[in-house]
Formats: sequence, C-alpha cells, structure tokens
Amino acid sequence: MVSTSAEAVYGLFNLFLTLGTIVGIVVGTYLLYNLFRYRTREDKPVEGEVSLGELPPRQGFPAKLMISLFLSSVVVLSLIIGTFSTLEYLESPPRDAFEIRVTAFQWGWEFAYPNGLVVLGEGRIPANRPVKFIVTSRDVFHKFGILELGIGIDAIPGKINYYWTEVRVPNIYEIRCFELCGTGHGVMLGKLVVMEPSEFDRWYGSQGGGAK
Ligand SMILES: [Cu+2]
Repeated sequence: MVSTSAEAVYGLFNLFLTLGTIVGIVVGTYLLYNLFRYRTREDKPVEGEVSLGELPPRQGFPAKLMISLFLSSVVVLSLIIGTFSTLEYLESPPRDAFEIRVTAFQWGWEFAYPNGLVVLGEGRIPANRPVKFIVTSRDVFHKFGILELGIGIDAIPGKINYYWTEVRVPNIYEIRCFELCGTGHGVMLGKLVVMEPSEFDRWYGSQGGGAK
C-alpha cells in the first residue's frame, strides 16, 4: 500500500467484506438446507397442529437462537471495535508530524504551511514522513479526498478536523471533493505532490514564507 492511511482504511474495508461474505454464505446455506429439510412430503405428514402465522409451542432450551445471537454479537462487535480503533488511529497524528493546513472553498483547495507559505490548488508534502492534515472550510461542507491514499476528511466551516498519513511512494495524487457542494463540485480538483524528503526540504527552504 502506498500510505499508512490507505492500509488502515482498506484493512477496515476488508474486515467488513470478509465478515459480510461469511455471514452471507452461512445464512444462504442454512436457508437452502431448511428449504430442503422441511419440504412438503406425502410420506411424512407434519406432526401436530400447525397454523399459519403462529409459532409452534416452545420446546426446551432455544439453542439455535442462542448460537445465532452469540455469532451475531461477535460479528457486530468486531465491526464496531475495528471501526472505532481505525478512526482513533487516523485522527491521532504523531507529535513530530509535518503540519499542513487545508482550507476548502467553492471551488478549490488552499494549502498553508508552518512558514507562512500559502498555495492554491497544489499541495506538496514529503514522502516517508508523517504528515498531519488540518482541514476546514471557508463556506459550505466539502470533503478533502484522495482515493489512492485512503484520505477522506470532512471540511466543515467553523470546525477543524485532523488526519494523518505517511506516504511511501513519491507521486502526484489527485485531490477530489467527496461532498456535493455546488455547481463547481465536479471540477473541484487539486493535486497533492508527494516528494522525496531531500527534494521537499530543498523546495520548502527556497519558498520565502512569512514568519515562522
Ligand atoms: Cu466541495
């Protein structure tokens, strides 16, 4: 995977996919088994009184119910724990992370650096270093999204959201808005340029920003 955030996000996706597939197979198989087992048979009439819309009288300990309740709880709890631990991880940047402020607006992206440099449309970050995104919006709801890196951060006016990642592969990644935000939504594109650390330092050092 090209980034730590992509690993976390797609790992969670795979957990949902795997458990969902297993549940689907188990439920489907059990349904077919019951359809076959309890089919109408001339030679074996149904025992006792059975009337439509009424449960048969209870017989003993409801073992099947308890097993299905237990298995469902295991599945649901795994998804809840997986989801919240992934969110907690993605929203807790390491202390030494490089900080970049992202402000969304109708319709574009603004990047502000610790040295005061402000750039429109194209953000640059170093590879192989943790980077903390500090995201907000100037007008309406947007979402800072980069599919390949597993990044999707709500950009909400009056609120700041944090997220972090470490990108392993230097490249130019496409930024899209993931929240319908007006007529320019479809063309609200940007670039995130992930550079070799030494190259980034040279570039960053050469940019005359304001005060630190
Ligand atoms: Cu938008």
